[in-house]
Amino acid sequence: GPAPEDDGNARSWLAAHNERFGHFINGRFTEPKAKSFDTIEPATGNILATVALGADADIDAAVAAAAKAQSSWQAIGGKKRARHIYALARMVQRHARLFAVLEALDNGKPIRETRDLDVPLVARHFYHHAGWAELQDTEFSGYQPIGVIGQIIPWNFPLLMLAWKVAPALALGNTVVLKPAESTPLTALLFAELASKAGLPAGVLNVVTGDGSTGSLLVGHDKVGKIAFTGSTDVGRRIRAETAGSGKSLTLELGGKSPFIVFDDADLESAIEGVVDAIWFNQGQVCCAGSRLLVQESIHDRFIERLKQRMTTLRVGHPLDKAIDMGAVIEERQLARIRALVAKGVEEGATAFSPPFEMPEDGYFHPPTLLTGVEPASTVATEEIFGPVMVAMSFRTPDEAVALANNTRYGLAASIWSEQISLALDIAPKLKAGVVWVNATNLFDAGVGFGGYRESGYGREGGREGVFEYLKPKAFAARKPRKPL
Ligand code: TXE
Repeated sequence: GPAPEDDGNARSWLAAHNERFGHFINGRFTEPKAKSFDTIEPATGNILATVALGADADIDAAVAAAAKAQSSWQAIGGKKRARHIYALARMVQRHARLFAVLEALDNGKPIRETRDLDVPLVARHFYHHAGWAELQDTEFSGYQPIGVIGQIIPWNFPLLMLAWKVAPALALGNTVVLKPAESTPLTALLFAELASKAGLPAGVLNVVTGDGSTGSLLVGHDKVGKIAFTGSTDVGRRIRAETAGSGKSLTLELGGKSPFIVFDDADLESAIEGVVDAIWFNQGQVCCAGSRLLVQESIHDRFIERLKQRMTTLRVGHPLDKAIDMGAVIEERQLARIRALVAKGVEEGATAFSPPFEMPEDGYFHPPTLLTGVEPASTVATEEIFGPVMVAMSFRTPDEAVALANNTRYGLAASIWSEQISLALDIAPKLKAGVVWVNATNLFDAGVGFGGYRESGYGREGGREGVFEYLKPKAFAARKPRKPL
């Protein structure tokens, strides 16, 4: 890709805006609003910036801008739209460092992850969808864009979730009002500003910041043709009820409690590294995190011992320190929730292990934690913890592994570790999950549809399925005119 032209000074971008932001509507920032809230740097607890709390009038203005822009955005056709989407991909690459630093500051995740995963995956998502835009006029003539899309995203991958939502919506001729999570609004605002500078027409992408009340206004707006949501299962359920009967399309990407199954013939060292990736990547704040470790009984104790050793080598620290493996969790409330769930696990009979750590004094840090001796029906085995906490259980036979794996109301992902491919191929179809990884975990590809079974939601993002989520089928038939021309 092109060489970075930008030295990525996130602090000077914030300073250039006096650390105060309005919404981004119709190609420019509105004035900062009196009704506002602060976004905090989780690693220090300091205020990073103040952003507007979106109210009725803001959602109205953003939806009106999106509606006005939509017909010409559709009319320019797929080939021209593709040029814009390619330009967005290049824009992300050009400002990769700025995005990576700002995301690490606002979210608390390690710069190594934002630099090597989040930002490259974002660029890749736009490149991929530029390709779909190029094909739209020839391959999807029986389909039309939906119109104005309302998109509500969470805080765990702020920029990547923006890409998963915005890239397909825009590529296929829709326009967008995006509501980022209240704890991580900054990279979305930066994205909208730089997209506009890269030539994206005004009104095509609007960002309204705010909390759940702002999101709810977007869900209820009658000019919005579809809601795409990623977040908690509770809010997803509410949105489903609120849109029922409204004619709005809906995709929901919700919680998970994904199994990570280790058979006795697995390559143990790879499986140990797999666990690290499954539950300590992004501090475990991953919807598809392999958060239930199911180990075959014959190797259980040995595996757990080796895992504890490995845990002692993980480093927790400031997100901008390139040597760390784990940063801060998102906020104080979430830290308290994780601690309460660990305590609950112990109360229910599990044993908790965290290596002795020097933890940073300020900020919201939680050490990597392992709960063993967990009862399958206990709270920690069934509820999404959404933090760096692995719960371990054991099984005897492959059938038992499948039963235990499926013993959840969720169904986002599953990971199988075995050197016997026949075993993996036998049980993969039996797992109720939107994706099954074998000897791997957390593999994402813009070309593969991602989404859940059961209470993990419905609809897919990415892949061919994801394209259809942003189109409406349109049948067309005509009789020969009666009057000769
Ligand atoms: O999620 P919310 P929260 C899970 C995870 C986490 C828990 C709570 O278990 O611990 O949810 O996190 C917007 N109408 N996940 O409270 O509230 C909100 O402003 C419309 C899993 O942060 O669901 C934000 O933009 N919108 C998950 C977005 O919804 C509403 C990622 C998500 O916030 C709304 C995040 C309403 N009534 C949390 N209420 C995943 N699947 O990856 C809130 N919002």
